[in-house]
Parts: sequence; structure tokens; C-alpha cells
Amino acid sequence: GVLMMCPMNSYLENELQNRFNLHRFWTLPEKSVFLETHRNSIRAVVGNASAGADARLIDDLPKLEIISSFSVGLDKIDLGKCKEKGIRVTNTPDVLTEDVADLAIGLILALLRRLCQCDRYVRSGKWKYGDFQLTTKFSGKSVGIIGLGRIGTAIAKRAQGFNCPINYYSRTEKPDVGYKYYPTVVELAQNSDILVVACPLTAETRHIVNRQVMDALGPKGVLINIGRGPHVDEQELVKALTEGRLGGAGLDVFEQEPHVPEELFGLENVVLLPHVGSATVETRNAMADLVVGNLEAHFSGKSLLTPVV
Ligand code: 8YV
Repeated sequence: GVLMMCPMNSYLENELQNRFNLHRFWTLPEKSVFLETHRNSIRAVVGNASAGADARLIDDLPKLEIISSFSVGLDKIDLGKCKEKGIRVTNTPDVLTEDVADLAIGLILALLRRLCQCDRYVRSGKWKYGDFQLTTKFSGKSVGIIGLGRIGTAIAKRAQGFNCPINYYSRTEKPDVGYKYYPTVVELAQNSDILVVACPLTAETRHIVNRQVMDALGPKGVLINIGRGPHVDEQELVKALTEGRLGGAGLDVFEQEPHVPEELFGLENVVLLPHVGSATVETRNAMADLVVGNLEAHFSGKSLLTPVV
């Protein structure tokens, strides 16, 4: 049996249903009864960015062999526990990199050029009475990237196309990338107009964008988050934005999704998206194929396509 934790994608659901005995966890009224009766038949879990497998679920499923995640981020899976118990874990890297990087650039442009307000201006008929206010140029602004992995690098390449100087922070300096390295996020923020979060969420990167970082970015600086909500101290972000200590924010992710702090709804200098970084038909199909491909490889004794553990 395969246990799917929450609704993700109908193509994925069909592909899983056609191959395995699929259980949809979110539809089960008595979850603990289900786990009790199926504990010896569930051999795989399919999770994503909102529902994975914590230590408790893993302990409840003694025959669990593999967790195949419909996401690149694995922060909802207890990886330590999986290692300890010999449970394999796979994710969906590479196929979503371009979409997430595209969206980061889209957020920057939407924020600086006020695209959402411009659209509302036209629709509401206000254009007839005067031009829209002037906005802020993107080309040439310095872009600071937290995390120079697959997605961070793809964002850097795109921003280079806009003639932006690229700075980055990562745990260790990368040789030969040609971007300016800063050993702390505060120094990165001090030296960047636009700060982009693009690292995995771990205990070390939780609230990596704190009040000190926001103040270093300053009233003209903008924050872009396409990583995970908990990378940013959201309460401090609301304060920094409402007090004018930070210039703006473009956010695809939040600490308590789908809850978004309502204080942000009235602000003109924020763009708020419902976690859509990888949400294109093309990419979600490719992610689904990886989830299914990893399960098939595992159950036919072949090597996994995208193993993490
Ligand atoms: C998805 C993501 O939103 O890959 C990730 O880490 O956050 C996203 O691609 C999600 O897992 C889809 O349900």
C-alpha cells in the first residue's frame, strides 16, 4: 500500500492509483484506526511541502520502506529518523528549478514595478484621470541570494541578465562562481538592494531573516522569499514593513500556510502569492513522474532516480 498524505495533483493521484493500492490519508475519518489496521501493509508514503512524515507517523508504520516527496524541500520529513530506520527518501529536484527562479524574478518585477497595482489601476478606470505613479527600476540593482544551490544559482543567472551585481551567502564560499560572497546574512543584506531567500529550511536556517537582517536591508531594501515561510521571522517582517524600516516584500511562502498575516493585506509595498513557485502544468507533471518513477524503481529493486536518504 501507498499512503498519500494530502491532495497534491490529480495526474499524480491517477498514476499512483493505477499502479498501487493507494490510500488518501486526508479523506480518512478515523486516522488512528486506519494506521492501526494498515500498519503492516503501508510500504510507501507520498508527501509534499505541506504534509510529510514526522517521527510519529514513521513509528506508526513499521513496514515503511520509502518516502517519495512531491517537493524538492524535505523539511516536513524527519530525515534523521529515516536514516536511523533505513527508510529511503526521494524528492523532486531540478525539474522545478526554472519555475521557482522565474517566479523569484516575477516577484521582484511585480514588487518594484507595482504590476498588481498597475493592473488594478487600469481595471478600476482610474487611468482616464491620470497616469500611474512612478515606480522603481530593477535592472542594475544589487541582488543578494541566501543559498547558492540549484535554485539560487538559477536566480543569479536570471538576475545577471538584468545587469544586477550578484552577492550571496552560504555556509561556505563557492569557488569560481564569480559572485561576491558574504560570510554573514547581515553583511549580505547591508550590501544588497534585493535579498532573496533560496536555501533549504533546516534548524540552522529557521528565521535566518530576522530583525537584524531586515534592518540591515533597510527602508529601501526589499525581501523576496521563495523558500519556506519559517526562513523569515514573520512577526518582525510585519513590524518592519508597517514601521517603514523595510522597503517591501515579495512572498510566495508563509509561516502558517495558508494563513497570511492580515496586517500585510493593506500594504502597497508587498506582493503575496499562494505558494506557486513550482505550480505550472509542465513542472507539476514532471514532479509527479519523478514521485512515481522513484516508487517504481524502489519496488523493482532498481536504483532510485533522485535519492536523498
Ligand atoms: C510545492 C515546494 O509547493 O518543492 C517544494 O519544496 O514547496 C513545492 O514545489 C509542493 O510540494 C507541491 O505540493
